Amino acid sequence: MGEMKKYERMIQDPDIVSALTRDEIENLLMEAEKRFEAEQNLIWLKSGRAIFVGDTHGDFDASKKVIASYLRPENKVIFLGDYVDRGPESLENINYLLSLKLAYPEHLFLLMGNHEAYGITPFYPADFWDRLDREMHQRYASVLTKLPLVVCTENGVIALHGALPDVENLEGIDEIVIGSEEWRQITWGDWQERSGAFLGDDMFTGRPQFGEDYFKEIMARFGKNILIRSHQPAAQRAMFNGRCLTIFTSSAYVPSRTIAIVDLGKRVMTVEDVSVEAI
Ligand SMILES: [Mn+2]
Repeated sequence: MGEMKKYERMIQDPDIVSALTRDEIENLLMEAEKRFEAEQNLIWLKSGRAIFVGDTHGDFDASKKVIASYLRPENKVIFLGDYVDRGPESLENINYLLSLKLAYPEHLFLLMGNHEAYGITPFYPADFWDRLDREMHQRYASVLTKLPLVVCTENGVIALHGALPDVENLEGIDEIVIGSEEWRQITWGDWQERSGAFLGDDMFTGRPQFGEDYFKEIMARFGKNILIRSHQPAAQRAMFNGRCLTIFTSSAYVPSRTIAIVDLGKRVMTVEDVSVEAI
């Protein structure tokens, strides 16, 4: 059976991902790496419906539900990062999503979260990374640090893992280098519902914290109305007058897994124009 056929078959039968041999996984990683090398940091979505999915963190069941319900020709499905660690099935979850990315590259988008960049900025605990042998660790790190960073739409949405990068304009996103301060803002940044720009790094987590002044300034620069992101399970769902929406899609953290659906043909001004659903 051809590799592509095998990846396509996972949409009907996701659990075959558990039976992948080491050789097959190595192949999958090699092909996925090539695919991500062909994508820019910033991805534009133009038409149809966009389905945004928050951190899945080893919740393979969440990914299966999303794919079964939403991966269709008229939709774009965007995962906002953090596929591994915390939940019980990290390996299945990431291999499943990489396989489907290869089978449906124009309909499925996998953005980078901080957990994909363990090789750049290590953290604790990291159960997925700790369980890999040296060679597999290196291979996953090489693929997952090539994921794109940001999705934009023409009807007012920007989507990423954490916080907005302090670059001059949207074109500047393609110049962001992994490990840089702007990269760290995207993958590690938290929002706080108060005034102020950069509020310092959190004393306990070390994550950079940002306030409403920073949010408004960068959103104005980018000409976007609403940010859809994940990363911060304790954040209020809507911040900054309904312009910053946080979703989370992993049972490892939250009792109710949420996704956000946007009709790309309609102007989006606030959270009111987005359909937030539980899966
Ligand atoms: Mn995160």
